Amino acid sequence: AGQTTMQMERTFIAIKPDGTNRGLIGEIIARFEKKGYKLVAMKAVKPSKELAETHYDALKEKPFFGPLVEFICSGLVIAMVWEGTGVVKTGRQMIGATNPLESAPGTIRGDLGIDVGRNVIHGSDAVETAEREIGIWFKPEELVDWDQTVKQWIY
Ligand code: 3AN
Repeated sequence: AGQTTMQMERTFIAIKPDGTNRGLIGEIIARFEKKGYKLVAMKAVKPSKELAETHYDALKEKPFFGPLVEFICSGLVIAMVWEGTGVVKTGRQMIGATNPLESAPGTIRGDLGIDVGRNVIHGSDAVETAEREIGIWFKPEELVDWDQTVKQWIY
């Protein structure tokens, strides 16, 4: 019930240039697929400085803001929107703590990284942040409305 009338929760996930460079795209997408979430948008981009600065606007006073923006713009980013129950919070749990040295084994950062400035992946930290970030990276018509028929029992 509800599924067709209610907008399911969505989150913005991005594989950062270190992740794409290291060949981790498939591994990361597979984790979200296998968990049962639904991919509704995806594109490969080399972000402009404006895009990266807008995305990380909340961090603009941080000492690492400049290097962070430069890093995000340095290569290929896979920008995605994933949909499903609790996807914002659960997505963050799947990603793990910001510092890969403190992320639990089993999480994406815990399994695949060691450097806080090169932590492989971004995930929105709240539903409102997700809406904002999806709007920055995607046009409304890029979000695909499709039926995941074989997975009707995963919601
Ligand atoms: P998260 O990505 O876990 O939400 P935020 O929002 O605190 O973490 O930080 C955003 C990004 O800024 C991180 N993913 C990381 O790339 C970078 N960052 C955070 N803290 C540091 C730091 N101490 N040094 C360098 N980069 C950092």
